[in-house]
Amino acid sequence: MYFEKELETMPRGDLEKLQLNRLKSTLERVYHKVPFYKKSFNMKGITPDNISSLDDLHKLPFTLKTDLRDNYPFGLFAVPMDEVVRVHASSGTTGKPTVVGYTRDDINTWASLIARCLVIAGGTKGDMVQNAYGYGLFTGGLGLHYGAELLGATVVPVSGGNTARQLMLMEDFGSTILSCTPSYALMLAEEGHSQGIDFSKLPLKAGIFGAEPWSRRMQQQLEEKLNITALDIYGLSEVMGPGVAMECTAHEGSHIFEDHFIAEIIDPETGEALPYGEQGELVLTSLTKEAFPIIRYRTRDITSINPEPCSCGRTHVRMDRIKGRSDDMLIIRGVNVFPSQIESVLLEFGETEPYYLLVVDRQNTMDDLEIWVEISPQLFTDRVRGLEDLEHRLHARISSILGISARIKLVEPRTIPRSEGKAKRVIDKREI
Ligand code: DLL
Repeated sequence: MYFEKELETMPRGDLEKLQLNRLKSTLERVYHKVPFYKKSFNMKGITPDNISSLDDLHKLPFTLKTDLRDNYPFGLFAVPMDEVVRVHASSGTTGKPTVVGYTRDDINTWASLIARCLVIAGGTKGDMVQNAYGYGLFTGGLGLHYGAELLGATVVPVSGGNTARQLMLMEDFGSTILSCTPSYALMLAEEGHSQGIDFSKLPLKAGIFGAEPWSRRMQQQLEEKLNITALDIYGLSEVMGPGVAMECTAHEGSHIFEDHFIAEIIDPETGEALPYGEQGELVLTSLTKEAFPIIRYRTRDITSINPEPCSCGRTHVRMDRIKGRSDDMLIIRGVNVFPSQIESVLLEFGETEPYYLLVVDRQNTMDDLEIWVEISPQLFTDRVRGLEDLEHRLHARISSILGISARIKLVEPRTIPRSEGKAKRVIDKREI
Protein backbone atom coordinates (compact mmCIF):
# COMPACT_ATOMS: atom_id res chain seq x y z
CA MET A 1 0.00 0.00 0.00
CA TYR A 2 1.17 3.48 -0.85
CA PHE A 3 -0.05 6.97 -0.04
CA GLU A 4 1.24 8.50 -3.31
CA LYS A 5 1.89 5.46 -5.44
CA GLU A 6 3.06 7.21 -8.59
CA LEU A 7 5.70 9.23 -6.74
CA GLU A 8 6.78 6.45 -4.42
CA THR A 9 7.28 3.92 -7.22
CA MET A 10 8.42 6.26 -10.01
CA PRO A 11 10.97 4.71 -12.40
CA ARG A 12 14.45 6.02 -11.51
CA GLY A 13 14.94 7.82 -14.82
CA ASP A 14 11.76 9.85 -14.32
CA LEU A 15 12.62 10.43 -10.66
CA GLU A 16 16.03 11.83 -11.58
CA LYS A 17 14.46 14.17 -14.16
CA LEU A 18 12.02 15.39 -11.53
CA GLN A 19 14.88 15.88 -9.07
CA LEU A 20 16.92 17.91 -11.55
CA ASN A 21 14.00 20.22 -12.40
CA ARG A 22 13.22 20.73 -8.75
CA LEU A 23 16.87 21.25 -7.88
CA LYS A 24 17.25 23.93 -10.54
CA SER A 25 14.25 25.88 -9.35
CA THR A 26 15.35 25.57 -5.70
CA LEU A 27 18.81 26.90 -6.61
CA GLU A 28 17.30 29.85 -8.51
CA ARG A 29 15.18 30.70 -5.51
CA VAL A 30 17.88 30.48 -2.87
CA TYR A 31 20.36 32.37 -5.02
CA HIS A 32 18.01 35.29 -5.50
CA LYS A 33 16.15 35.25 -2.18
CA VAL A 34 18.72 34.27 0.47
CA PRO A 35 21.84 36.47 0.69
CA PHE A 36 23.76 33.70 2.50
CA TYR A 37 23.46 31.35 -0.49
CA LYS A 38 24.32 34.02 -3.06
CA LYS A 39 27.46 34.77 -1.10
CA SER A 40 28.48 31.16 -0.54
CA PHE A 41 27.84 30.24 -4.21
CA ASN A 42 29.78 33.31 -5.37
CA MET A 43 32.68 32.36 -3.15
CA LYS A 44 32.92 29.11 -5.11
CA GLY A 45 32.43 30.98 -8.38
CA ILE A 46 29.10 29.27 -9.04
CA THR A 47 25.69 30.42 -10.17
CA PRO A 48 22.59 28.23 -10.58
CA ASP A 49 23.35 28.15 -14.34
CA ASN A 50 26.42 26.02 -13.66
CA ILE A 51 24.25 23.17 -12.46
CA SER A 52 22.98 21.23 -15.45
CA SER A 53 22.95 17.68 -14.10
CA LEU A 54 22.56 15.95 -10.73
CA ASP A 55 26.27 15.14 -10.87
CA ASP A 56 27.00 18.87 -10.70
CA LEU A 57 25.60 18.95 -7.17
CA HIS A 58 29.07 18.39 -5.71
CA LYS A 59 30.15 21.78 -7.08
CA LEU A 60 27.88 23.50 -4.57
CA PRO A 61 29.08 24.48 -1.11
CA PHE A 62 27.93 22.63 2.00
CA THR A 63 25.62 24.22 4.54
CA LEU A 64 26.53 23.67 8.19
CA LYS A 65 24.66 23.92 11.46
CA THR A 66 26.82 26.96 12.30
CA ASP A 67 25.45 28.70 9.18
CA LEU A 68 21.97 28.36 10.69
CA ARG A 69 23.19 29.77 13.99
CA ASP A 70 24.99 32.65 12.28
CA ASN A 71 21.76 33.60 10.53
CA TYR A 72 19.60 33.30 13.63
CA PRO A 73 16.66 33.52 13.74
CA PHE A 74 15.17 34.00 10.25
CA GLY A 75 18.13 34.91 8.05
CA LEU A 76 17.93 31.81 5.82
CA PHE A 77 14.20 32.09 5.11
CA ALA A 78 13.47 32.39 1.39
CA VAL A 79 9.96 33.90 1.64
CA PRO A 80 8.60 37.00 3.40
CA MET A 81 7.50 36.34 6.98
CA ASP A 82 3.82 36.82 6.10
CA GLU A 83 4.02 33.60 4.08
CA VAL A 84 5.49 31.65 6.99
CA VAL A 85 2.72 29.86 8.88
CA ARG A 86 4.86 28.01 11.42
CA VAL A 87 8.34 27.89 12.92
CA HIS A 88 10.10 25.08 14.76
CA ALA A 89 13.44 25.10 16.49
CA SER A 90 15.91 22.57 17.75
CA SER A 91 17.80 23.23 20.91
CA GLY A 92 21.52 22.91 20.71
CA THR A 93 23.64 22.03 23.69
CA THR A 94 24.91 25.60 23.82
CA GLY A 95 23.61 29.00 22.84
CA LYS A 96 20.73 29.85 20.56
CA PRO A 97 18.54 27.23 18.93
CA THR A 98 18.38 26.76 15.18
CA VAL A 99 15.12 28.01 13.74
CA VAL A 100 13.29 26.72 10.68
CA GLY A 101 10.10 27.92 8.97
CA TYR A 102 7.29 26.50 6.86
CA THR A 103 4.81 27.98 4.36
CA ARG A 104 1.33 26.52 4.09
CA ASP A 105 2.51 24.36 1.17
CA ASP A 106 5.52 23.18 3.20
CA ILE A 107 3.18 22.01 5.96
CA ASN A 108 1.06 20.20 3.38
CA THR A 109 4.10 18.51 1.83
CA TRP A 110 5.35 17.46 5.24
CA ALA A 111 1.94 16.04 6.15
CA SER A 112 1.88 14.02 2.92
CA LEU A 113 5.31 12.54 3.68
CA ILE A 114 4.21 11.56 7.18
CA ALA A 115 1.06 10.05 5.69
CA ARG A 116 3.35 7.95 3.46
CA CYS A 117 5.17 6.78 6.60
CA LEU A 118 1.94 5.84 8.33
CA VAL A 119 0.72 3.90 5.30
CA ILE A 120 4.04 2.02 5.21
CA ALA A 121 3.32 1.01 8.83
CA GLY A 122 -0.09 -0.28 7.76
CA GLY A 123 -1.97 2.89 8.72
CA THR A 124 -5.38 3.78 7.29
CA LYS A 125 -8.10 6.25 8.18
CA GLY A 126 -9.42 3.67 10.61
CA ASP A 127 -6.36 3.88 12.84
CA MET A 128 -5.91 5.50 16.23
CA VAL A 129 -2.47 7.10 16.40
CA GLN A 130 -1.14 7.70 19.90
CA ASN A 131 1.40 10.41 19.25
CA ALA A 132 3.83 10.49 22.17
CA TYR A 133 6.47 12.62 20.47
CA GLY A 134 6.85 15.95 22.24
CA TYR A 135 4.61 18.77 21.01
CA GLY A 136 6.15 22.22 20.83
CA LEU A 137 9.22 23.57 19.10
CA PHE A 138 10.40 19.97 18.52
CA THR A 139 9.20 18.75 15.11
CA GLY A 140 8.19 15.26 16.29
CA GLY A 141 4.80 16.03 17.82
CA LEU A 142 3.24 18.39 15.30
CA GLY A 143 5.01 16.67 12.40
CA LEU A 144 3.36 13.31 13.06
CA HIS A 145 0.11 15.00 14.02
CA TYR A 146 -0.62 16.68 10.68
CA GLY A 147 0.33 13.59 8.70
CA ALA A 148 -2.01 11.39 10.72
CA GLU A 149 -4.85 13.89 10.24
CA LEU A 150 -4.19 14.08 6.50
CA LEU A 151 -4.46 10.31 6.33
CA GLY A 152 -7.77 10.61 8.15
CA ALA A 153 -6.66 8.61 11.16
CA THR A 154 -7.68 9.64 14.67
CA VAL A 155 -4.81 11.37 16.45
CA VAL A 156 -4.36 11.24 20.19
CA PRO A 157 -2.04 14.23 20.75
CA VAL A 158 -0.81 13.03 24.12
CA SER A 159 2.78 14.33 23.67
CA GLY A 160 5.67 12.81 25.65
CA GLY A 161 5.70 11.89 29.31
CA ASN A 162 3.18 10.82 31.93
CA THR A 163 3.67 7.12 31.36
CA ALA A 164 0.75 5.96 33.51
CA ARG A 165 -1.65 8.13 31.49
CA GLN A 166 -0.14 6.91 28.20
CA LEU A 167 -0.83 3.31 29.19
CA MET A 168 -4.33 4.10 30.37
CA LEU A 169 -5.19 5.84 27.08
CA MET A 170 -3.62 3.07 25.08
CA GLU A 171 -5.89 0.52 26.74
CA ASP A 172 -9.05 2.63 26.92
CA PHE A 173 -8.91 4.16 23.43
CA GLY A 174 -7.52 1.08 21.74
CA SER A 175 -4.60 2.89 20.09
CA THR A 176 -3.37 0.97 17.04
CA ILE A 177 -0.21 2.94 16.20
CA LEU A 178 2.28 4.37 18.68
CA SER A 179 4.72 7.11 17.72
CA CYS A 180 7.56 8.11 20.08
CA THR A 181 11.29 7.69 20.56
CA PRO A 182 12.47 4.07 20.84
CA SER A 183 13.78 4.72 24.35
CA TYR A 184 10.37 5.96 25.44
CA ALA A 185 8.68 2.99 23.76
CA LEU A 186 10.91 0.74 25.85
CA MET A 187 9.91 2.57 28.98
CA LEU A 188 6.21 2.22 28.08
CA ALA A 189 6.74 -1.49 27.48
CA GLU A 190 8.57 -1.93 30.75
CA GLU A 191 6.00 0.02 32.77
CA GLY A 192 3.16 -1.75 31.03
CA HIS A 193 4.59 -5.17 31.83
CA SER A 194 5.12 -4.25 35.46
CA GLN A 195 1.48 -3.15 35.65
CA GLY A 196 0.46 -6.52 34.24
CA ILE A 197 -0.68 -5.22 30.84
CA ASP A 198 -0.77 -7.96 28.22
CA PHE A 199 0.14 -6.12 25.01
CA SER A 200 -0.90 -9.08 22.89
CA LYS A 201 -4.49 -8.41 23.99
CA LEU A 202 -4.36 -4.76 22.90
CA PRO A 203 -5.12 -3.62 19.33
CA LEU A 204 -1.71 -1.89 19.08
CA LYS A 205 -0.14 -3.09 15.80
CA ALA A 206 2.69 -0.74 14.81
CA GLY A 207 5.26 1.62 16.25
CA ILE A 208 6.85 4.54 14.39
CA PHE A 209 10.01 5.13 16.33
CA GLY A 210 12.89 7.51 15.66
CA ALA A 211 14.58 10.79 16.58
CA GLU A 212 17.57 8.95 18.09
CA PRO A 213 19.84 6.08 17.07
CA TRP A 214 18.63 2.60 18.04
CA SER A 215 19.83 -0.85 17.12
CA ARG A 216 18.12 -3.59 15.12
CA ARG A 217 18.13 -5.70 18.29
CA MET A 218 16.32 -3.02 20.24
CA GLN A 219 13.78 -2.96 17.41
CA GLN A 220 13.24 -6.71 17.66
CA GLN A 221 12.91 -6.42 21.39
CA LEU A 222 10.27 -3.70 21.11
CA GLU A 223 8.40 -5.79 18.55
CA GLU A 224 8.31 -8.68 21.00
CA LYS A 225 7.52 -6.70 24.12
CA LEU A 226 4.73 -4.65 22.54
CA ASN A 227 3.58 -7.28 20.05
CA ILE A 228 3.83 -4.85 17.13
CA THR A 229 5.76 -4.13 13.94
CA ALA A 230 8.31 -1.46 14.84
CA LEU A 231 9.63 0.80 12.09
CA ASP A 232 12.36 3.40 11.99
CA ILE A 233 11.47 6.96 11.01
CA TYR A 234 14.20 9.49 10.28
CA GLY A 235 14.34 13.22 9.91
CA LEU A 236 15.82 16.40 11.24
CA SER A 237 14.38 19.83 11.79
CA GLU A 238 16.87 21.59 9.53
CA VAL A 239 15.65 19.53 6.57
CA MET A 240 11.93 19.36 7.54
CA GLY A 241 11.44 17.17 10.60
CA PRO A 242 10.37 13.50 10.80
CA GLY A 243 9.51 11.90 7.46
CA VAL A 244 12.67 12.52 5.44
CA ALA A 245 13.07 8.73 5.37
CA MET A 246 11.06 5.76 6.57
CA GLU A 247 11.82 2.10 6.93
CA CYS A 248 9.47 -0.24 5.09
CA THR A 249 8.34 -3.62 6.35
CA ALA A 250 11.13 -5.38 4.42
CA HIS A 251 13.33 -4.16 7.32
CA GLU A 252 16.23 -3.53 4.97
CA GLY A 253 16.77 0.18 5.34
CA SER A 254 14.77 3.40 5.19
CA HIS A 255 13.53 4.90 1.92
CA ILE A 256 14.66 8.50 1.55
CA PHE A 257 11.78 10.34 -0.11
CA GLU A 258 13.79 11.34 -3.14
CA ASP A 259 11.09 13.32 -4.89
CA HIS A 260 11.62 15.87 -2.09
CA PHE A 261 15.26 15.37 -1.05
CA ILE A 262 18.58 14.49 -2.64
CA ALA A 263 20.86 12.38 -0.46
CA GLU A 264 24.63 12.10 -0.74
CA ILE A 265 27.20 10.31 1.41
CA ILE A 266 30.50 12.04 1.98
CA ASP A 267 33.71 11.34 3.82
CA PRO A 268 33.28 13.47 6.96
CA GLU A 269 37.00 14.27 7.03
CA THR A 270 37.58 15.30 3.42
CA GLY A 271 34.07 16.20 2.23
CA GLU A 272 34.57 13.96 -0.85
CA ALA A 273 31.55 12.05 -2.18
CA LEU A 274 31.56 8.33 -1.37
CA PRO A 275 30.06 5.62 -3.61
CA TYR A 276 26.86 3.72 -2.83
CA GLY A 277 27.34 1.19 -0.04
CA GLU A 278 30.12 3.04 1.74
CA GLN A 279 29.54 4.42 5.16
CA GLY A 280 29.95 8.15 5.71
CA GLU A 281 28.07 11.32 6.56
CA LEU A 282 24.64 11.92 5.09
CA VAL A 283 24.23 15.22 3.22
CA LEU A 284 20.74 16.34 2.25
CA THR A 285 19.36 18.92 -0.21
CA SER A 286 15.69 19.90 -0.18
CA LEU A 287 13.87 20.02 -3.52
CA THR A 288 10.44 21.42 -2.72
CA LYS A 289 10.73 23.46 0.45
CA GLU A 290 9.65 27.08 0.11
CA ALA A 291 10.24 28.87 3.42
CA PHE A 292 13.47 27.15 4.37
CA PRO A 293 15.15 25.48 1.40
CA ILE A 294 18.47 23.90 2.32
CA ILE A 295 21.39 23.01 0.07
CA ARG A 296 23.86 20.21 0.84
CA TYR A 297 23.20 20.20 4.57
CA ARG A 298 25.78 18.23 6.53
CA THR A 299 23.60 16.20 8.88
CA ARG A 300 26.56 14.67 10.84
CA ASP A 301 24.60 11.40 10.75
CA ILE A 302 26.61 8.35 9.78
CA THR A 303 25.04 5.83 7.39
CA SER A 304 25.31 4.35 3.89
CA ILE A 305 22.95 4.30 0.90
CA ASN A 306 21.69 1.31 -1.03
CA PRO A 307 20.21 1.92 -4.52
CA GLU A 308 19.01 -1.69 -5.12
CA PRO A 309 15.31 -2.13 -5.90
CA CYS A 310 13.24 -2.98 -2.83
CA SER A 311 10.72 -5.78 -2.47
CA CYS A 312 8.10 -3.23 -1.33
CA GLY A 313 8.06 -1.71 -4.82
CA ARG A 314 9.35 1.72 -3.80
CA THR A 315 12.07 3.00 -6.08
CA HIS A 316 13.58 5.50 -3.66
CA VAL A 317 17.05 4.65 -2.32
CA ARG A 318 17.37 3.19 1.15
CA MET A 319 19.68 4.30 3.89
CA ASP A 320 21.03 2.00 6.55
CA ARG A 321 20.18 2.62 10.21
CA ILE A 322 21.92 5.70 11.52
CA LYS A 323 24.98 4.47 13.33
CA GLY A 324 25.43 7.63 15.33
CA ARG A 325 26.41 11.20 14.70
CA SER A 326 29.91 12.14 13.69
CA ASP A 327 29.77 14.64 16.56
CA ASP A 328 28.36 12.06 19.07
CA MET A 329 30.96 9.58 18.10
CA LEU A 330 33.35 9.19 20.97
CA ILE A 331 37.01 8.95 20.23
CA ILE A 332 38.50 6.94 23.05
CA ARG A 333 42.19 6.28 22.94
CA GLY A 334 42.01 7.01 19.24
CA VAL A 335 39.24 4.48 18.57
CA ASN A 336 35.83 5.53 17.24
CA VAL A 337 33.01 4.38 19.49
CA PHE A 338 29.30 4.75 18.82
CA PRO A 339 26.93 4.26 21.76
CA SER A 340 24.64 2.11 19.60
CA GLN A 341 27.37 -0.55 19.28
CA ILE A 342 27.14 -1.06 23.01
CA GLU A 343 23.36 -1.26 22.93
CA SER A 344 23.60 -4.19 20.47
CA VAL A 345 25.95 -6.09 22.74
CA LEU A 346 23.77 -5.57 25.80
CA LEU A 347 20.80 -6.97 23.95
CA GLU A 348 22.75 -10.12 23.05
CA PHE A 349 22.95 -10.86 26.75
CA GLY A 350 19.67 -11.88 28.30
CA GLU A 351 20.84 -10.78 31.72
CA THR A 352 21.09 -7.06 30.98
CA GLU A 353 18.61 -4.37 30.05
CA PRO A 354 19.25 -1.99 27.14
CA TYR A 355 19.72 0.88 29.57
CA TYR A 356 23.29 2.06 29.72
CA LEU A 357 25.46 5.06 30.26
CA LEU A 358 28.95 5.64 28.91
CA VAL A 359 31.10 7.61 31.29
CA VAL A 360 34.29 8.88 29.73
CA ASP A 361 37.06 10.47 31.74
CA ARG A 362 40.74 11.16 31.35
CA GLN A 363 43.18 9.86 33.95
CA ASN A 364 46.47 11.68 33.41
CA THR A 365 46.67 11.42 29.64
CA MET A 366 44.76 8.16 29.26
CA ASP A 367 41.09 8.10 28.29
CA ASP A 368 39.04 5.89 30.52
CA LEU A 369 35.69 4.40 29.52
CA GLU A 370 33.32 3.03 32.10
CA ILE A 371 30.07 1.49 30.95
CA TRP A 372 27.21 1.42 33.39
CA VAL A 373 24.91 -1.43 32.59
CA GLU A 374 21.59 -2.19 34.17
CA ILE A 375 21.04 -5.83 35.02
CA SER A 376 17.66 -7.43 34.59
CA PRO A 377 15.44 -7.56 37.69
CA GLN A 378 15.44 -11.34 37.45
CA LEU A 379 19.18 -11.70 37.60
CA PHE A 380 19.28 -9.24 40.45
CA THR A 381 17.06 -11.37 42.63
CA ASP A 382 18.02 -14.82 41.36
CA ARG A 383 21.73 -15.00 41.04
CA VAL A 384 23.76 -12.41 42.81
CA ARG A 385 26.71 -14.79 42.62
CA GLY A 386 26.62 -14.77 38.82
CA LEU A 387 27.31 -11.06 38.58
CA GLU A 388 31.07 -11.30 38.48
CA ASP A 389 30.87 -13.82 35.70
CA LEU A 390 28.52 -11.57 33.74
CA GLU A 391 30.87 -8.65 34.19
CA HIS A 392 33.73 -10.66 32.72
CA ARG A 393 31.71 -11.87 29.76
CA LEU A 394 30.43 -8.36 29.00
CA HIS A 395 33.92 -6.97 29.29
CA ALA A 396 35.27 -9.52 26.81
CA ARG A 397 32.44 -9.05 24.30
CA ILE A 398 32.48 -5.27 24.41
CA SER A 399 36.26 -5.11 24.14
CA SER A 400 36.16 -7.34 21.07
CA ILE A 401 33.42 -5.27 19.39
CA LEU A 402 34.87 -1.85 20.19
CA GLY A 403 38.52 -2.72 19.94
CA ILE A 404 39.30 -1.08 23.27
CA SER A 405 38.85 -2.23 26.80
CA ALA A 406 36.22 -0.66 29.02
CA ARG A 407 35.35 -1.09 32.66
CA ILE A 408 31.91 -2.54 33.24
CA LYS A 409 29.89 -1.35 36.17
CA LEU A 410 26.74 -3.37 36.76
CA VAL A 411 24.00 -1.33 38.38
CA GLU A 412 20.70 -2.30 39.94
CA PRO A 413 17.51 -2.43 37.89
CA ARG A 414 15.96 0.99 37.24
CA THR A 415 18.89 3.09 38.37
CA ILE A 416 19.75 4.63 35.00
CA PRO A 417 17.45 7.58 34.29
CA ARG A 418 14.65 6.85 31.77
CA SER A 419 13.87 9.38 29.09
CA GLU A 420 10.57 10.55 27.70
CA GLY A 421 12.19 11.98 24.58
CA LYS A 422 15.70 11.49 23.31
CA ALA A 423 17.85 9.42 25.66
CA LYS A 424 21.13 10.76 27.01
CA ARG A 425 23.72 8.01 26.97
CA VAL A 426 27.08 9.65 27.29
CA ILE A 427 28.71 11.59 30.08
CA ASP A 428 32.01 12.93 28.85
CA LYS A 429 34.01 14.40 31.71
CA ARG A 430 37.16 14.97 29.68
CA GLU A 431 38.31 18.50 29.35
CA ILE A 432 39.89 18.65 25.96
O1 DLL B 1 14.54 14.31 15.80
C1 DLL B 1 13.02 14.77 14.00
C2 DLL B 1 12.32 13.51 14.26
C3 DLL B 1 11.21 13.48 15.08
C4 DLL B 1 12.72 12.34 13.63
C5 DLL B 1 10.51 12.32 15.29
C6 DLL B 1 12.04 11.14 13.84
C7 DLL B 1 10.94 11.14 14.66
P1 DLL B 1 15.94 16.94 15.48
O2 DLL B 1 15.52 17.16 16.88
O3 DLL B 1 16.35 18.10 14.65
O4 DLL B 1 14.77 16.27 14.66
O5 DLL B 1 17.10 15.86 15.52
C8 DLL B 1 17.62 15.35 14.34
O6 DLL B 1 18.10 13.23 15.41
O7 DLL B 1 20.20 14.44 12.77
C9 DLL B 1 19.73 12.35 13.96
O8 DLL B 1 20.99 12.53 14.58
C10 DLL B 1 18.70 11.99 15.02
N1 DLL B 1 17.68 11.11 14.44
C11 DLL B 1 16.47 11.42 13.97
N2 DLL B 1 15.83 10.29 13.54
C12 DLL B 1 16.67 9.26 13.76
C13 DLL B 1 16.62 7.85 13.53
C14 DLL B 1 14.18 15.07 14.92
N3 DLL B 1 15.55 7.26 13.03
C15 DLL B 1 18.67 14.30 14.65
N4 DLL B 1 17.71 7.13 13.84
C16 DLL B 1 19.21 13.65 13.41
C17 DLL B 1 18.81 7.70 14.36
C18 DLL B 1 17.87 9.78 14.31
N5 DLL B 1 18.92 9.00 14.62
